[in-house]
Amino acid sequence: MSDAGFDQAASRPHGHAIPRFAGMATFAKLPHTQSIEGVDAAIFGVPFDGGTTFRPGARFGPQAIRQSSRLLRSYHYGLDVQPFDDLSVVDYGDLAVVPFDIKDTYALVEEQVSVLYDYGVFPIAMGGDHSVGLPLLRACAKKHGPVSVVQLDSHPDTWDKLFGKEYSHATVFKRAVEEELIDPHRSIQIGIRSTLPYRDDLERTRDLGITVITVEELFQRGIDDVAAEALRLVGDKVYLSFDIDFVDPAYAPGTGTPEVGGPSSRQALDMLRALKSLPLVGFDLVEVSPPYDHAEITCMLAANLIMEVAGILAWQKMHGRQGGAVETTE
Ligand SMILES: [Mn+2]
Repeated sequence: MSDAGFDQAASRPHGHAIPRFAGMATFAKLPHTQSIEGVDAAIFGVPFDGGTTFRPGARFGPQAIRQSSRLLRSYHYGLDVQPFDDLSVVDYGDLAVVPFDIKDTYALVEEQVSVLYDYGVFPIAMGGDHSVGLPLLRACAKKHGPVSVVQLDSHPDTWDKLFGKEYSHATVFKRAVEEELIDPHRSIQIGIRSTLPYRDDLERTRDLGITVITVEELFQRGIDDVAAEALRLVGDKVYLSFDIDFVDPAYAPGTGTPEVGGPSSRQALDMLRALKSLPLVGFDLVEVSPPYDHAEITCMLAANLIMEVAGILAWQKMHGRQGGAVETTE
């Protein structure tokens, strides 16, 4: 390297020349570009929280996660990969949204994410509240047909209507089933634990065909056992949706609808690691609400969860999804 401040292999300044706390905040200091030719994965924000029912603020999630991702370094020793070097990953910026119109936002998000799918770019979305999951799934299904969903969440998000409205962060998966964006019989929710307005809420989710694993069952059986069930259940295309309120609010206070008694940061990372063989076609990390965060706890966790998924994509590229030499046997 001729220039001590520039990593020529990675075409970017390295962290030991320009301090990680300096400069503009992109995700993990990746290049910000909307040129996606040849790009493997694009990380982007969906700064919309108009589907929120309790605390607002998730519209500020993407920028705060970027800020807290500055410390992410390139090598992931747990998976033995350097995801941002083994893959071409960019910070695509934030999508256009209409802060006070959910239907217009849905149309915009679907259109913008469809471009990524058209170019074969893996979408890594930073919410925004969970309502943005619906247009993300619409774009995904337009490319892939009905997919399996693995949803890590404290809430089912399968209610029919809220305040008489069909679109919100609590109705997204009911709509996704109705619109045939997902195959409910090959989809699973893990971590469910909120108090519920109706006695039959969990049964109604199961009646849709979705497998529901409460947080009690998760801890009784263990992360690896539940992950193995998810891996057996899903089809060959999986959309992974990570609601940050899956994690206990002691570890992720900066969220709109916190529910106590959840997994720790470590357990959340282990959950993703245990799912590393999922045949992923899309990922979102939603519901980070920075105004309720403290000392960047939640945003740093969100950044590391995204790093974990980027690591999984790199691991799959190097080893095949099952960790063996053969990638095309399924
Ligand atoms: Mn949710």
